[in-house]
Amino acid sequence: MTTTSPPTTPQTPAAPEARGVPGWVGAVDGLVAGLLTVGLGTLLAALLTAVGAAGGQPAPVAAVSGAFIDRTPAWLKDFAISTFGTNDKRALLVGTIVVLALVCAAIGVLARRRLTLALVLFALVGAVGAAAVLSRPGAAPADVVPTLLGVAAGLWFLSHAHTANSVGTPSNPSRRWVVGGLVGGAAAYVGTLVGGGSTAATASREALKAQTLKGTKLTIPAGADLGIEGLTPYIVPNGEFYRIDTAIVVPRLDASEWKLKVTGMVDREVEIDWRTLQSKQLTEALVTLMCVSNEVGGDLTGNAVWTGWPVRELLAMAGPRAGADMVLQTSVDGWTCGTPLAALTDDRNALLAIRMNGEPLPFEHGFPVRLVVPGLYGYVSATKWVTELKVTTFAQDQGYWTPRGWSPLGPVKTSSRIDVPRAGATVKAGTVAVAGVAWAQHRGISKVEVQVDQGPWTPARLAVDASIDTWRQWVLEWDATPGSHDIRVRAYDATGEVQSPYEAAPAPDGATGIHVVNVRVE
Ligand SMILES: Nc1nc2c(c(=O)[nH]1)N[C@H]1C(S)=C(S)[C@@H](COP(=O)(O)O)O[C@H]1N2
Ligand SMILES: [Mo]
Repeated sequence: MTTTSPPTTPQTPAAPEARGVPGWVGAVDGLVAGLLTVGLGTLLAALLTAVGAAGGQPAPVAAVSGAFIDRTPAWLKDFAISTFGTNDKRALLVGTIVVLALVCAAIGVLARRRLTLALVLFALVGAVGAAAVLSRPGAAPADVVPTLLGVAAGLWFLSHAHTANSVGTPSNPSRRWVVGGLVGGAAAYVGTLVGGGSTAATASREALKAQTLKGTKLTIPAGADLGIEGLTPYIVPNGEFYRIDTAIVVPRLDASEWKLKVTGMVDREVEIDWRTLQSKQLTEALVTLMCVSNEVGGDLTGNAVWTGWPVRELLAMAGPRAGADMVLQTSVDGWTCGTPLAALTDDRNALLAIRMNGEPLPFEHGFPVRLVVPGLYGYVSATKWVTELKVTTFAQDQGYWTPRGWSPLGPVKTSSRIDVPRAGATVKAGTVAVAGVAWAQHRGISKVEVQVDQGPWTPARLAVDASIDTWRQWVLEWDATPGSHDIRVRAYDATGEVQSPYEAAPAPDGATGIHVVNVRVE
């Protein structure tokens, strides 16, 4: 493309003066135009959501990130989780914003000489955002309005800047930068604040804290927690519980508006609302959740007391038909997972959980209702913000992660982890408590063994067995001698089978291998 061609459209005259504008001025103009677009888009999206007129995810940057996540292959998801851990979504948001900023700056530079082309490119970027918004689950046509208005503001700013740059008088661009930047920045800030918290949802969750529920209470046996310093507590507090999901913006539902329907291969479709669920006899259960992306020695797992209604009772009301073997669970944000029907109808504590450690579910963990199913990785069982259960078959339907390279079935693999001493720690010679957790959800742990260097596998002492559905703490008093030592652990499930020692990556159905920790003894 030639840069010396004369302007082709009369309404966009590139006055000679505009050519003297330095590139960085154009870049800042582009950035401010982008900020205005994103800021107004975010603010209007939050307002649209607040008045209940949004169908899906109308905020443009969140929609683009969300659409990106949904197209992420298994290896990239693995990479993101192993690099950024549970900050993977924040990293993606930052990445999206950085790419967008670079594109806007480039368009701004271009706009100095080729305004029409720059405006077309800017509109194209906006169209990508609009398409992302429309591709979000539940998207309504109105969802695209905030993005379109934001883009219009950005286009206006670019042309305005071009006009100002083109006037003969040495114009002062900092005025428009300050005004545009303030407007865009404030809109983004307010939009994020408003979008982050639906007040009705927060109020509905707060109100539930004091509520007393019907049903049986659970007591955790003394001795389930060995109380060793540095060892993960048997019950993980809600604030420290790992979080994994595809939600860029945490769904915040108002409990009183929540409904769950059972559809598909059933004798009769059933729908229950929050009031009905509250009136049920609830159960408390100890269940250790585990992410299939957890690496050997990883921390994408946690144990909690869950309060809820056994989902088998709801399914019994609907009456699954012969031939069905899967339940496709759907979340309000469109995420799905396929759970074996048998795991939801047998006698295990598969719950429609409404409380976590005695508190209404935190928003990040699925408020108001999520599934918790002992024995299965979260990606095939633990739907947060659940809204539909479709009784179907594995032949007919697939959960979210299956076409992305993960196994349709995800039973938790027997495994174990050393928590203390930490890898790379230096400890004093003498008696050292080596301790950790071992798990084989819904089978239970029967034995844990520890090996130091090439020594014999020695049985560790197990904590009291509180539930076969949870991890079990273990400890071994080790007589540590000076030097560098490798400590290994392996677990046996209740059937007597030892965990796999073979190293396997998380994809497609869960990592295996032995956790090894190297320590220095002085
Ligand atoms: N709606 C929804 N539910 C979801 C997911 C999700 O992406 N969206 N991720 C699942 C996965 S992969 C795991 S491991 C668990 C994690 O639950 P937690 O975040 O409460 O620890 O939630 C499951 N439920
Ligand atoms: Mo997961």
